[in-house]
Formats: sequence, structure tokens, C-alpha cells
Amino acid sequence: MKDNDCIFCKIVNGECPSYKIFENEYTLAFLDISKDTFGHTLVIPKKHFENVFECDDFYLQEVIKTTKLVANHYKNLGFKAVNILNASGKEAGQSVFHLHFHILPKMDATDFDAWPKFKNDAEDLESQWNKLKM
Ligand code: DGP
Repeated sequence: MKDNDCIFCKIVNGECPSYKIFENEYTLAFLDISKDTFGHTLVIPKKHFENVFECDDFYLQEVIKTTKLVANHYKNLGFKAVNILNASGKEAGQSVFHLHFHILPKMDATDFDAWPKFKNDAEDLESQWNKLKM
């Protein structure tokens, strides 16, 4: 996808509106359009990178710094906790191909469940480790 086809680039450039929570030279945080949970926020780099696989280290650091800043801001507003989520690649559920971290602030444990329930039946850890170690 070219930058000029990207909805998040259009938000950065002011071609599309958004409810901005925070902005600096390199990053932008704004409310997710879905209204699925109160305060659902997206943090993006102002430069177009598809996802974590291709984002350069500088921008990735800036995005995670802004994610922390906004998370702390929400804590100061009275939220108790946050889930921070990222999908990189369509198989992981990524639908907008401009890197973003979701921040889901939570008032309490029963607000909603952003953590998937697994079957816990993957192979034993030593076997996984033998295949995965770097
Ligand atoms: P993901 O599935 O992780 O790629 O999440 C993409 C999110 O982007 C999804 O929660 C909805 C949000 N989104 C898509 N289009 C827009 C838009 O035009 N404005 C805003 N604010 N959010 C959008």
C-alpha cells in the first residue's frame, strides 16, 4: 500500500479528522473509531511503516515512549490498568497496515476481557525452545 492510500497517513496529514489525545514530532495518539471500549486509543508513528517487522528502531522507540506516556496519562485520570495490543500481519488480525499500538484502558478487571483464552496444549517448552532459540 502506498502512503497516500493509507488512512492513518491521512489522519497524520490532516486530510482525515481524528480525536487527538497526544501528538509530538514523531508520533500521534488518537481515539480508535470503533467505540468498542471507553478510551480505546491508537498510537502511531507519523512516518508510514506497515508493522513492527519493517518499522525502524528510532520510530519504534518513539511509538512505545508515546504509548507509555498516554498509558500513564490514563492512569492519572483514574484508570487502574491498560492492555497494550499490536497486530503485525493479517494472520494476526492487522486490518490497517500502518503500525499502531492499541491502548485499552481499564477501570477494573471485569470491564472487558482483552486477553485471549488458549487451550494450553502447545508442545512442551524444551521442544519449543529447540525450535525457537536465536
Ligand atoms: P488492527 O485490526 O489492529 O489493524 O486495528 C485497526 C484499528 O483502526 C481498528 O480498531 C479500527 C481503527 N480504525 C480504522 N480506520 C480508522 C479511522 O479512519 N479512524 C480511526 N480513528 N480509527 C480507525
